[in-house]
Amino acid sequence: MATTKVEPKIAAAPEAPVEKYHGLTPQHLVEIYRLMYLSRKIDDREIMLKRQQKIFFQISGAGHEALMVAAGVLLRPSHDWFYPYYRDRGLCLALGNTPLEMLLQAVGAADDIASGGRQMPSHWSHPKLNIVTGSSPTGTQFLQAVGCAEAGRYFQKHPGAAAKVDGDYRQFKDVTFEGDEVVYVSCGDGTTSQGEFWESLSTASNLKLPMLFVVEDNEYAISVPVEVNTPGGNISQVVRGFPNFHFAEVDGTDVLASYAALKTSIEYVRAGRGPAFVHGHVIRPYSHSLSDDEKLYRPEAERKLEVERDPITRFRKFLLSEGIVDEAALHEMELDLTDEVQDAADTAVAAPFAKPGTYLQYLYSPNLDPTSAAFETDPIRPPLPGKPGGGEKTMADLINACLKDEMKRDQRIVIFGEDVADCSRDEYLREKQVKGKGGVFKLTSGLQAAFGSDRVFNSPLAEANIVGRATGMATRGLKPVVEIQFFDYIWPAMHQLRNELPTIRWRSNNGFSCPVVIRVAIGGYLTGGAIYHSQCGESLFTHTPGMRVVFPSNALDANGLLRTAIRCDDPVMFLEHKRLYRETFGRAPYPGPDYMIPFGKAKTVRLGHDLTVVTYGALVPRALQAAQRMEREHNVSVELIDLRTLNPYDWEAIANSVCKTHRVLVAHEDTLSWGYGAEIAARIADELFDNLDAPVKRVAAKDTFVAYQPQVEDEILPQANDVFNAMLELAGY
Ligand SMILES: Cc1ncc(C[n+]2csc(CCOP(=O)(O)OP(=O)(O)O)c2C)c(N)n1
Ligand SMILES: [Mg+2]
Repeated sequence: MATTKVEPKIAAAPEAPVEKYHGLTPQHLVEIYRLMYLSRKIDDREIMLKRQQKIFFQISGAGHEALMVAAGVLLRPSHDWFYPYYRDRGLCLALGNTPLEMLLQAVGAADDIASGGRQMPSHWSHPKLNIVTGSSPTGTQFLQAVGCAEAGRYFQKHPGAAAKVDGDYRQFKDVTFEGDEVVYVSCGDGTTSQGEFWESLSTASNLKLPMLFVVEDNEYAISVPVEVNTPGGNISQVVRGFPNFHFAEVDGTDVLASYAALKTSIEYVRAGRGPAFVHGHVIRPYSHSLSDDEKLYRPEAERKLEVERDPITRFRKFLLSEGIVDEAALHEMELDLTDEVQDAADTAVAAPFAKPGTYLQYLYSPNLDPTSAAFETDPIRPPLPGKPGGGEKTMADLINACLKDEMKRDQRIVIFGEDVADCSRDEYLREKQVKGKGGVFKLTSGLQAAFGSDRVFNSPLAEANIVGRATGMATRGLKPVVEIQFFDYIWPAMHQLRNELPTIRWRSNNGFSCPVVIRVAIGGYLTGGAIYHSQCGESLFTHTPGMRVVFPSNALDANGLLRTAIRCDDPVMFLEHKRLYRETFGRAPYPGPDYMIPFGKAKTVRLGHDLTVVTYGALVPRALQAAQRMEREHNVSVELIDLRTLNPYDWEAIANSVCKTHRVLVAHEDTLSWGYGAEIAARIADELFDNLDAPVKRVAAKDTFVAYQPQVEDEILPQANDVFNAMLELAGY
């Protein structure tokens, strides 16, 4: 429990636990009141600062203090893990967050421990206390909390995996774990409507994870009342069927009732019996935020009833009526707390903001640069003579080989996704009744059999579940290398992929990081793949700061780039073209267990001097075919650049080539408009205009979906012939 600054005169025997107070001492009770009052005072001070335009947003924890402080004094900072939401000021204060830290965030100061001035107030983050950076989207915290709990369990089982190892991301990740740790995660009543909330309950239940779910039910989600969000208006009744849980429903404005319910729940979780779910009925006396006026949708009578349940006035009355403390002492404590908050606010308001030009800091790891020479190694066997980059292994083989090598080398790697395991019922494997699946494209084949079912396993059929859990695991130091079965089905994970994974390092000012690798089977040319098995869409992710995007075109590059992705310290989306998995083009011999290619280094597939083609993925073999025909039929020499990584990309290679050939074509499989090529073409026009002898051309898919009928599919997707025609036009300009 945090120490009190003020020492009020407490009734006799302040240290003696009292049974009717659930074992709390009078001193504890006064300390709880202190934290509750402090929480409310900070909210009040922030509201004042907002009115003075010294802060720019305010959202309060008012009405939630009893439940939150009770949770905070029962849980253990720097031991348990915390995924709170914006109403959890009381919890964070009880864990050790100071008023000054909170107010520094409110003003957006450089010294704001949570985000360095990047996030709104009440977006808690405190690496030392294990309070994990939270975002604004409602509900995205749940699956990350699941992953966090899984990571703690994993490290208990594989303590050796926690060791720091030089040469990769592990040297920058301190791993801590405790045998009886609890992962706390909370939300409001409205947020229980989010799908990810339900996904997290399913996984916590299935895996009996040591998690404490707290739903703070103030009966409103901004203006939407609880019965609109929750069937029957009571979340406790709805979740009751989840196996393995301990459930508690409590008046969250009553300190002792909250304390008792949370205590029993936390004991259940700590004992390893499974997760607990605490539903606290609280109030929201200050509207949703300072931007909301609840008078517009709540009548006065309803608001008056709430006032009567205010946890602070109720608990104050209780302390006095029980004779635990007298009025004068309480009053003195309150005045002191008011002064403390005022002092903190004055300090915060005078604090400097982040220096101009620092906004790019911590988008990526400041420690490990995947474009550096440290990620450049030679293959143990050069490509076979007579075959350009050629050899006997397919891209599928060499991705599988890389995963195997890396899992052997790094115990922190876990692999999961849909169908990636050999067989979830692993006794079938052990008894050799079945051979095992290992992915719908067999890329993870044999990994579960080789490394065990706690390192390679199937996820539920839920993409947000895969990415959200991976993010939570990586925050704790694991290296999840997860699979999205088809790019076409990545969208349920979009919230995690856009608002969470790539933002965590930046928004926490380098307080947390989550270097996950997401392997995604992508692309068309499947003859019958149709709309939902042919999609590209890489530019959606290159348009997301904080995410590395890789798109190899051949077996050797896939192997070397995947190894870099795994060993690096950033989130990586690794796009694997399904059509290239087993193509004859670009096969290569196994390059050994340490082969790496740095990010941001293009490969010149073919030297030329008349025009340049900038491309990647499945357009590489098509452009190569077109280039050979140009040479043969028109004596035009084409330089072909395979970008290999799309973020970062090799601008130098593009610029050097364009300055040599003065004509350039950007080709990709994804749709033309607003595509990846638009950016490259715009930059060439902008920076290399004086070197151009012709307009920048683009070849890409038509701006539509991919049709099932193969002839129509061919018409939609860019073919070698389309590239050839564009080359011809460019050469003749
Ligand atoms: C995904 C998402 N949708 C909408 C919002 C806007 N929003 C912020 S808070 C909120 C209401 C949340 O209500 P509840 O979960 O009951 O929490 P409370 O604020 O009442 O504590 C909404 C709609 C958001 N932040 N995230
Ligand atoms: Mg609510």
